[in-house]
Amino acid sequence: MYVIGERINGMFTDVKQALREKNAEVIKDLARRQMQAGASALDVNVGPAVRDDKGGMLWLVEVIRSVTDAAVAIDTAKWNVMSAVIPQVPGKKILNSSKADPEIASQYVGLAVEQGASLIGLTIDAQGVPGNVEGRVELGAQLITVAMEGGLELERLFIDPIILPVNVSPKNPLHCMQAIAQIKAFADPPPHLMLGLSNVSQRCRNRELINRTYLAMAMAQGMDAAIMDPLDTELMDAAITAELLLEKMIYCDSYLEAARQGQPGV
Ligand code: THG
Repeated sequence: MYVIGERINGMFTDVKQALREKNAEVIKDLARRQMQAGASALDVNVGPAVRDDKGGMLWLVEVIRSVTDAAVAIDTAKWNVMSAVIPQVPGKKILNSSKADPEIASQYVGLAVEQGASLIGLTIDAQGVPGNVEGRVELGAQLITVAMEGGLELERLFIDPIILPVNVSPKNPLHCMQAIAQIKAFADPPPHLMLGLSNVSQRCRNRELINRTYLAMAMAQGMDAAIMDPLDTELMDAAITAELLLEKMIYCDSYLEAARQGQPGV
């Protein structure tokens, strides 16, 4: 499971405050702890914290790079921020994210190829998130086509069918799982399929239980990456156990301890 740690996001009050006060220690600590817990990459989102998105993003990246060379996922919906920040990120990087409209997606694919980066493509276009599975699958296929035409290897493409909170959008979790299974079957080798897992439980009770249960269900449909909270130990243990049950590893009594100590990024 390719875990992209979600915690360096200005949506969280500790990160918002750290951004405002330029408190590097808070960010370094979150970067170290997420890597220690088994993250392969770190999502970086300034959130509503600062006016200067680009400056905030560059500061976060610089602080993160002082403690880890893990891939960083630059999480912004703004092309001007993405195109300015990505060339200044040393080492491994992921563009998070592009929409699926061909003109937009090809611009993002071009930047990813030029920068040796990976790309997260959302199954959303100018019309918004499709209301049915077929619409999502169509946009997933469109993203694969644009990536292939632009020379982006599919190992560098992550397709995200966009999960919405189950309390406002009850059909959405099932639709995403079906879309994941169908998009995965489009290409061989397939692109990665991922979600921003915590979205599913926003403003719900039993958040951790919902996240954990949905993670295992989506993995059974072919999800192999997620933006999620690696500091939730039970969630990480559920991911390891789902991999065991999907025969990604062979059972032994100490499988959990062995996998927890596994190399980040594997
Ligand atoms: N897909 C892609 N990128 C994404 C998302 C996605 N990036 C952002 C988001 N969704 C994934 N990251 C988060 C981070 C935090 C939360 C949800 C998703 C979250 N935060 C608490 C809340 O809103 O309740 C914050 C409150 C707090 O604890 O302070 O749930 O889907 N490609």
